[in-house]
Amino acid sequence: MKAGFVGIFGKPNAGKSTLLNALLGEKLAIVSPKVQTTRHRIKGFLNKPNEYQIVFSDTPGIIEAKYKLHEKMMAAVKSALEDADVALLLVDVADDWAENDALFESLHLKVPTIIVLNKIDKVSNEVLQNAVHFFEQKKYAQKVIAIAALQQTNTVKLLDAIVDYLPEGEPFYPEDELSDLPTRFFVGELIREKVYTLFEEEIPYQVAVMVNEFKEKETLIKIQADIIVNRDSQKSIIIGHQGSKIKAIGTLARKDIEAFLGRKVFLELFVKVRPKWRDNELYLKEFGYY
Ligand code: GDP
Ligand code: K
Ligand code: MG
Repeated sequence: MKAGFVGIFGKPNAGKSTLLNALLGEKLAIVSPKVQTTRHRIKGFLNKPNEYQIVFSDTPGIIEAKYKLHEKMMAAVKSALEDADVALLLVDVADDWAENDALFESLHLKVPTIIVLNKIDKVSNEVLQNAVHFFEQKKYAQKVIAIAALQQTNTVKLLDAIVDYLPEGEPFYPEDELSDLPTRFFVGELIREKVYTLFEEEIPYQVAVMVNEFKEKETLIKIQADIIVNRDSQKSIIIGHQGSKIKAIGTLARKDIEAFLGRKVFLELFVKVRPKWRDNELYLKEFGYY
């Protein structure tokens, strides 16, 4: 039997979270067209009994830290880099290749490494061939695979290559589990995702979500969560005219949470102001950023 840790790394928006979800066949990580959507290391397990257990880690996009929150995010990347038995270096093939190459080189990986050219639907065949040629020269990787995570093109081929590089070993986690993170975490993330969906510009980066109550009742699950912002003005934006925006967040989030839990959900949302929470060690801990 094979078992090991596989880290997914890359620049913001390369499609890391989309790839994790595609490989697991389950929406575990939230996705958006905006950078810095993923803030945690999200572990997802893929089990094929008696054959393999892959512990995937989705990670935040690698950036220069400007807030304490960013430092926590980069610490999450570092822990996944340290644990990895196999590394996937994900690049948006329509992005600057040399820039991605410099980033990958700087990681100094010492484990089997696959460069994954993602979003092949965005470029011509000729551009793709040039990209493959460019990345095949790189000494820090053993293999280059071209995929489209969104359309799930070549993701099975990628999975086969991962399993090839996976070390022999026994499962690290129970084989009926999908993640080591609690259900509350995923509920909070689905709410946060709606803020990325519904608001432009800076707002999503000012927001954290804290799930305070998660009560299983007979016919439904009652969930109460706070949407945390930095300033009063942001609170008004999140609430919207006559509460229209917060209502929209609630409606979209409830649908996704119900799909995730397979249960009916009653969702109650409040907005709270916590000035400069992104630079405050105590708030960051309270909101789940360790
Ligand atoms: P992350 O920041 O690396 O986790 O990237 P996400 O998974 O959040 O994806 C960023 C954006 O790229 C989202 O809008 C995705 O829908 C999009 N995306 C991901 N994979 C593909 C792909 O194969 N093709 C295209 N066209 N878009 C993709
Ligand atoms: K993103
Ligand atoms: Mg992500």
